[in-house]
Amino acid sequence: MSQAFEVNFDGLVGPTHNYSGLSFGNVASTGNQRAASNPKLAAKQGLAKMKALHDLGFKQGVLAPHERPDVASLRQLGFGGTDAQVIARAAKEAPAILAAATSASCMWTANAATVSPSGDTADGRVHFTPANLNNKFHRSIEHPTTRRILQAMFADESRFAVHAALPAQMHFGDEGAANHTRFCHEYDGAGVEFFVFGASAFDTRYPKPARFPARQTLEACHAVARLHGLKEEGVVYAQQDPDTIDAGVFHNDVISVGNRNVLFHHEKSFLQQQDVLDELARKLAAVGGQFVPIEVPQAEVTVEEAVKSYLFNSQLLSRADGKMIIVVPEECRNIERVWAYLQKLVHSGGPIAEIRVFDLKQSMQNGGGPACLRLRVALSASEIAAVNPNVMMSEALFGTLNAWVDRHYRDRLAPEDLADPQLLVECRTALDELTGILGLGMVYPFQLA
Ligand code: SUG
Repeated sequence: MSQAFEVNFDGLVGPTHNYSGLSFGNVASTGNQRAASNPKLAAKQGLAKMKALHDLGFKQGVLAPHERPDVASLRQLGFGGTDAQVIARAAKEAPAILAAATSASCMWTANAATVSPSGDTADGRVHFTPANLNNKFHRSIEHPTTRRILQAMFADESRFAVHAALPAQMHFGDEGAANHTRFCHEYDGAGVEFFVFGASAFDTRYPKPARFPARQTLEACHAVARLHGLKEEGVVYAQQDPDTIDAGVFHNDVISVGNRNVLFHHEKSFLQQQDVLDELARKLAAVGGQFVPIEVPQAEVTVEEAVKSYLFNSQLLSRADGKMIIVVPEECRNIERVWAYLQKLVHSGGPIAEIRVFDLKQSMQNGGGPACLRLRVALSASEIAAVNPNVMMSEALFGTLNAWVDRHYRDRLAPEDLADPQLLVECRTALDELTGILGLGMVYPFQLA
């Protein structure tokens, strides 16, 4: 049996987690604008999922949160003076910009980067391209810190390559692994990388959504595949159905999820869906895999129900016996038809055989489900041994991080609290301690200044 694993690196929710309605096209985000958040609970909900999967025997890591508010971005926009003055001026003159600079959105690490395992790349290294997240200002400021954190975690350049983000421009809008799935027979063998885009920036023949933005371009997918040295036979591109984007499917991982040889997806996920599935089957067969698509018909779960429940924003995890666990948010249990579908699915005799439900409501209210919260990195045993060991979940790290959250996090943040300059001080104090815990070195702007 192959000694390779898929490691999930979950975003540790940062101390400024709040609801600012920043993501047009993400219906949960805009629907919960100005609600009060609970950062402490949010962080603990995320940690509980990480620990539960660790206890089930899966490899689990942690991705650190970023410094917020991002004073450097506010200064770039003309707010000057001391840090406290920068925040006070932004709060008075441009509260929406302050809210964007304060977002804890880096918690959704499916958007941190696109990752190509070493079995797929020309130079045999694991490649990472941090996503430029160019479609939303609050997310576009993440990639420089994300890159430094990834470099601190995957430092061995003989095994890992951490690229710079693509040019920060709408033509190359890149949302990372949220629009990328990798199929394989074994995690360390050759695989097929599946890139899903919302629109083409240069080629007007491709349709576009009418209401909400397409956040990922075809050109960004091509660029990442080139940077990672992927072979044409190992890549499939598909366009997301623009109507589903207009129905609130702002990332592909809201309408499909894949693991190993399985693609669990909705009937209305892609344009020319059958052709896409055929190409995936053909290319996976060429590397020794047998593709198993599981398609959910609109008659059983509508796109609207998929967006509400986040059924497809689930994690598919391979158990030792080869069967898969589906990790879903509590919201799936609350929608009768979705829950009925899931029951039928796990009793069908197919590859997905077990359901695990998690309460991730704090993140869900911003449109972030189980799959959004994790970055998957398929690694061989020797590559895992080269990862910074301090970021790997353990009984001890779980205890340390919970105590750290208890010490540093508030249990309530209302919109007016974002003007409080103390929030920055609290965040920096927390992160200063966290860099020691996770062995990250100097990754934050306040440490680099
Ligand atoms: O980019 N929400 C995130 C949710 C990201 C979910 N990720 C995946 N599907 N992989 C986004 O839209 C909302 C922040 C706010 O409104 O305060 C936000 O950024």
